[in-house]
Amino acid sequence: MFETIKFDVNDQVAWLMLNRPDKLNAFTEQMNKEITEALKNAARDPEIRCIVITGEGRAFCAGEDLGGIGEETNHGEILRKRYNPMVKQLAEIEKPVIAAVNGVAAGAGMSLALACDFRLASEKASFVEAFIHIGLIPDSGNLYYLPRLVGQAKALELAILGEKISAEEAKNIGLVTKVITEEDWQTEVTAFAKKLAQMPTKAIGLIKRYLNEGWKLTLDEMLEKEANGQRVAGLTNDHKEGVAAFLGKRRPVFTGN
Ligand code: T3D
Repeated sequence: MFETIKFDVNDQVAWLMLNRPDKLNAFTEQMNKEITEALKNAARDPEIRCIVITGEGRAFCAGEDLGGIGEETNHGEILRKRYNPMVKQLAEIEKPVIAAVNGVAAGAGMSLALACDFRLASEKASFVEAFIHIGLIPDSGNLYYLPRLVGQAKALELAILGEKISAEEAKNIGLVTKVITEEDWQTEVTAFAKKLAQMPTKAIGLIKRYLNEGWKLTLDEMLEKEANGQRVAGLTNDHKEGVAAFLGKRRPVFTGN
């Protein structure tokens, strides 16, 4: 049983909810452990075809719980032990992961959102690179993902100035896929997640893998990756189903196999 998160599965969608609302869902060691455990289960379970990460209460996540930071804290070790494995897991899970950013995402809470494949933002959401205000640097993959999402100049501005940006601003700079009203929040996030869960899961996993690897590949290497990946995708039932549905002029029913 988890204590700092909630984890439920519905219609092939896993819902991972950060659950320390009185601390704006700030991370503790236990929470990092529980997230890692839940993601491991979600990666393994063939019934799960999409993962949604969100927060209980008014925040998404306020980053590391500053109450636990003392003079002796070795920040590098904390990252290596608690955060980096979680960030790598998110990149390696061959299923789509959505950050449903319901409120403020600060520090490593923003990094968590950046490490997901999609960011849906409530109109009440905001993003803040809070690290600089306590003399730290963005971490947990933040310096990797942020410039790739918004470009170098904007990333530098956000990371150094540490100003909070609204959901709308985040949408304008390419940080989020969609801004959703409070009223439609649950319905729209659920619909988006269900849609992804009904898509060809194996192909989604391969797209994730190659886009992540692509940053360090030459064109020739990527062409070869695509050829290998297409061989694998081409052998799936979902490929057969997609072609049959197209030719039969009907909607495809993908099973993720
Ligand atoms: O060694 C390592 O840990 C390395 C890893 C570092 C990763 C990091 O994430 S470093 C960055 C840590 N996070 C922050 O610096 C953010 C701190 N929080 C804030 O800047 C603000 O709280 C927010 C911008 C997130 C939200 O502001 P606001 O005005 O909406 O809420 P608030 O009033 O500041 O906070 C509400 C409560 O949550 C308050 O508690 P109280 O007074 O009601 O009892 C506040 O202390 C608590 N809270 C918010 N953030 C944290 C927190 N408690 C512990 N840790 C937090 N990060």
